[in-house]
Amino acid sequence: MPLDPEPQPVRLSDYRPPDWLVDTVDLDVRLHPNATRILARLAMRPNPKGRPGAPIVLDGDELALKAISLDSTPLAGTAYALGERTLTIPSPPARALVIEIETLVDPSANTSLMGLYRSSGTYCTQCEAEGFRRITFFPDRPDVLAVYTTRIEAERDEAPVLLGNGNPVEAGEIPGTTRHYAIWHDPWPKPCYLFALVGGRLDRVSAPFVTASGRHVELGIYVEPGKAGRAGYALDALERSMRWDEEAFGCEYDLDVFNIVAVADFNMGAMENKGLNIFNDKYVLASPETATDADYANIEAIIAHEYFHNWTGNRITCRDWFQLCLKEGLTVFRDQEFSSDQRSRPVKRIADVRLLKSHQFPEDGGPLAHPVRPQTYREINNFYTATVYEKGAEVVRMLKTLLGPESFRAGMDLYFERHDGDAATIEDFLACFADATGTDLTQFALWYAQAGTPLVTASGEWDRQARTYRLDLAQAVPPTPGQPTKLPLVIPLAFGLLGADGHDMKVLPPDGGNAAHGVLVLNEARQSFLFRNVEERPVPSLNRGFSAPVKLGTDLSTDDLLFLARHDRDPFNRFEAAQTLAMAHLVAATGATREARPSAAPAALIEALGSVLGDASLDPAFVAQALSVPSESDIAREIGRGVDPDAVLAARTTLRQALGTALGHELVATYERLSVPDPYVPDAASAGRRSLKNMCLDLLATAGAGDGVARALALYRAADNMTDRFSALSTLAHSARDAREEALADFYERFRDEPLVVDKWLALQAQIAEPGTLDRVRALTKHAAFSMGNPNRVRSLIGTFAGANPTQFHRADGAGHSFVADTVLTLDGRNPQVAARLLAAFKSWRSLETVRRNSAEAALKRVADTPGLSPDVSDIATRSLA
Ligand code: B3K
Ligand code: ZN
Repeated sequence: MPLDPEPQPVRLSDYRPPDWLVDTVDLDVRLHPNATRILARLAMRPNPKGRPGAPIVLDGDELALKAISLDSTPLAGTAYALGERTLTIPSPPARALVIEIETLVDPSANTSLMGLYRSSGTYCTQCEAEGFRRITFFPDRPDVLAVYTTRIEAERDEAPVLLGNGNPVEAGEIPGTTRHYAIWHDPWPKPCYLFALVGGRLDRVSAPFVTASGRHVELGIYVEPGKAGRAGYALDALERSMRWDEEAFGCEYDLDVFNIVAVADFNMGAMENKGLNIFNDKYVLASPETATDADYANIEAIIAHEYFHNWTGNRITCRDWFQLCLKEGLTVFRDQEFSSDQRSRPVKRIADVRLLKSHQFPEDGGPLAHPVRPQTYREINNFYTATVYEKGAEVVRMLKTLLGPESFRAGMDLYFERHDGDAATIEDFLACFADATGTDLTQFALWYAQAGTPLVTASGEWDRQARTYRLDLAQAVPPTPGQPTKLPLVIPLAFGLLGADGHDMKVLPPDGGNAAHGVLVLNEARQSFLFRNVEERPVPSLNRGFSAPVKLGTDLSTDDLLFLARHDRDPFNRFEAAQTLAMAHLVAATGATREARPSAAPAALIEALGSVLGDASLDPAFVAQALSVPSESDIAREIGRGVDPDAVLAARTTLRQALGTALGHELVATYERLSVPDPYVPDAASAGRRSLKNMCLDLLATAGAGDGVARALALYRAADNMTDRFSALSTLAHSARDAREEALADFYERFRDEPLVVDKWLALQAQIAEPGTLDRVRALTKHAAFSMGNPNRVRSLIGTFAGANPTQFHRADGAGHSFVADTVLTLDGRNPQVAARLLAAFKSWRSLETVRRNSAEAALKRVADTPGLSPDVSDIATRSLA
């Protein structure tokens, strides 16, 4: 057997169109627990845009080849070459032909959860990015689009439900056997990463849906037997998503059925396979007793996200995997807009920016930084990142901010019209907006090419005599791996100038910029904007709504920030001003020497937060966000280098205690006002009230004030919904050592048969910021409820420890680092994707103080030096150390 050469890094600049195209794929999949037989019939033809006379090279991974023929004639062993990762037909006839291939796979032994595998006995598939090659030999690249017909056959008892992409065509028994079959046909040409099938014993909820143009669609959600009662919210979210996409983007559904299957073992959140989405059941199943408000919001967002991919991703797909953000960034933007319309726009924006800052900013500032559209990769699965998804969404949002809503919609309409059925690129996408609006987007495109979070600095000067206000802006994009120098970006800064009355002044567009629509466009390294007829010294409110994903440094005084926190008409910047004040205090409080640290939290900050808390006109969800002080990782990022996680935690806890003490009366009053015995409803308004109520309780308990702990204990016992019960448990776990163990044991007993609830229990314990936590986490890996084979369990326990417990993961003795490195190595043999994702928790290791930095480096080196690593883990380890 000729060996394939070691896989080389893939480069965007090396892209070539495929030499061979596939028009149709006919699959016959005979499901069997250990020996599933796949018969594939590929109608192929040379690509007129490919190299004439090129060989046929098909990808394959861990496949047992049983037979291969060309135009019905079996191929002699000399007519093809089977490598470890490819099957090559070196001299095929240069015309349309049919290749038939028979392969055998073992779904029960597939622990990587890529390709065909089993989850609690259910057969299911995951093909994105490169899993189809684990089912049959195929040109596994997104620019090969084919029409698929899939016959699935199985034991009727084992898999009474058989689902495929597209529409159902036929189903029946196989006479004289215990087997049955179903045939599915998907009329829409698609890349193989969107292929899916499911076979299992599943219950179903369903609803009819009629599209705007009158197409009747049957919606179905399939879940493990007995769980149909928990799929209602997901079904409702699906219907709302489908209607919203028609109204907001003119996108209608295009098949007779739309099915979603929820499985317990899944590498990520969900997958947008055409007409057959497969979901991590965490993002489908919900009941008031088992799911929190956050779970409901996530279900709504992810159901929408996968559905929206039907147009942005499926009808228009990606030419190559470098273009991943074309579908992901755009689809995240779309799901964020959907949630904003369904819930509170400002609160959603605050939550999204918090996520961006906590996940994407550290990625952009560390060794794993990469552009929204990377230029090279070794393992594409490592690029499903916060940068591609979340920053990718921000870039689309900036486009909308720059062009305005109507022009943005015109560009989107043109994109759907021009590229329906294409495998497209970022250039194609941007050209639609440029053409629809006559805008030159050449410089804007740098957002896709340059990594790193830009730093924008702003300083202003009011000239009393001239009655002018000059705003000086500068931008700098820091160096990132492989990109030492950067060019200036196009940065849209939504802004306002506040007068002493707290209202926006009416200002004319300044010289030197386009300030129409309240947006300043910064597109040079430095720029000054001069506002005329400014009668008083204004307080500028910049980057309103976080219009650009930048770090903003201003010369605003504490008083200015307090003023913005009270008066800004932009709720995001009200929130942001308070966070900036809190952050300044927190960073100072972690100062190098104990003496240099401020002794008390600034009274002004406490007063500002107190006035937010006391303002009954504000949305409770907004107030809860305002009261939630920057996280440990946010503070660490702000400090930047030499970070001591213990000092960070101490500063944060002290501030929270100060808030709880100083605002005790208001917190108790708010807690009591919002403690209403109404039955649980998961809507945004009720969820907002619960989040504020529980935030008040947590601050009280942290401060040991207002009977916080006793109240939390009472709430834990009396709660009729998971949001309250888990929030109370979390307060107890963090602030009431005495009551903690009993409450945790009680919680486990109540929910031991609910794996998704047990995940919360695991995650909470992994987050406790105490030296005993590592031993606790170690012990929990031996607990009956834990399994290394289930990604949800691994992420809940070990992912949370590494990602959300900085003091214990970065223990000064290095034991936290060692433990996570050991886990990565154990996991790598089983599931490389989950292992690599866990290892990425080291991404900010260089910002730690020396002792911890050395220990992180040693752990990373130990991983990197281990022989036989998967490409996934090896890639993360190497880049982290580079
Ligand atoms: N497209 C999938 C992610 C696939 C991840 C492959 N490693 C889900 C989503 O973003 O919608
Ligand atoms: Zn997606």
